[in-house]
Amino acid sequence: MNEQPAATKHGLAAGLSPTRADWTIDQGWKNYTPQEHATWKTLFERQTALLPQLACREFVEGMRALPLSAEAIPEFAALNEVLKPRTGWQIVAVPGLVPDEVFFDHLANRRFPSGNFIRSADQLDYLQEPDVFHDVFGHVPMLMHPVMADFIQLYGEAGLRAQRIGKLTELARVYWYTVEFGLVKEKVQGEAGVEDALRIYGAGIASSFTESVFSVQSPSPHRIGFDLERVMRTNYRIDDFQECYFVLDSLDDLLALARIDFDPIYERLKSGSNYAPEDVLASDTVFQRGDGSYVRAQALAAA
Ligand code: HBI
Ligand code: FE
Repeated sequence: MNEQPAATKHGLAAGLSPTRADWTIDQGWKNYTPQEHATWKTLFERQTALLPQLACREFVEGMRALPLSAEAIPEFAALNEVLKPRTGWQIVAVPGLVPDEVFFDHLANRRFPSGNFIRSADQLDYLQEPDVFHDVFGHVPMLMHPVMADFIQLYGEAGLRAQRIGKLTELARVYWYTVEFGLVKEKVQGEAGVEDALRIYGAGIASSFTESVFSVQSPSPHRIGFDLERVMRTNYRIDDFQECYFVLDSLDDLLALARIDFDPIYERLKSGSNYAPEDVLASDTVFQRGDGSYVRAQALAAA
């Protein structure tokens, strides 16, 4: 997601500026058309069929505990009745991407800004900016989990500081490779007994039909053990599937991560290298070394 605050198709580009300083708007639930509810239904049914096999238990439990259904785009007020008592978070409606400092200020106060609009029916798998399906279906199940609830709040606080001192590029990689595209190790019952599997907890994956399968099952991407400094040196792409996913041993690892003082790390990051998503380092814990087959096929198709 880029840093442009303009929500091109949903009001702001029409020359409107936000009427509230925090950029929130009313969800305007009554304004959704039958077609828009139908788009939600398509997306919802696809993901609820896939995720019990691919997402971590905490995601699936959060999803099931929320008043979500295929029938209609949910009302934020109804979700908040369950979410707020659980972890103190609430969803607020915004028209699309909001400026970084507005975004971080919401997170630091346990308000999750969600786009109120939904993608158009002919762009089910392509998203320029986060819509209500990504924000609600992708993010809110994990906000039901106390560890993620604390982590994202502290990320909001860290974001405000990173922005002041010019370190947002480095910090944003942490959010990207956890909250948006994170995988986590999980014990599952396999044919030969209990084994480790990699499962989705990142919202960018969980809300994507194609990437939810790709992230866990494709031979193409690397899957590498999460290491904070390594992640903060790694660029990411915003226009296609990730070529590298970072894997937590446990969601509880986010607790320690949330309490870290980033300042000494920013200092260390001033020297040494940055990495591309396709790089694998000798120091990496490699769960799977990707064969890059997807990226090569894309390059061929483009040539
Ligand atoms: N605004 N609504 C919304 N959602 C986001 O995920 C978002 C944003 N503004 C800025 C932003 N993300 C990122 O650029 C920061 O995480 C760095
Ligand atoms: Fe997101």
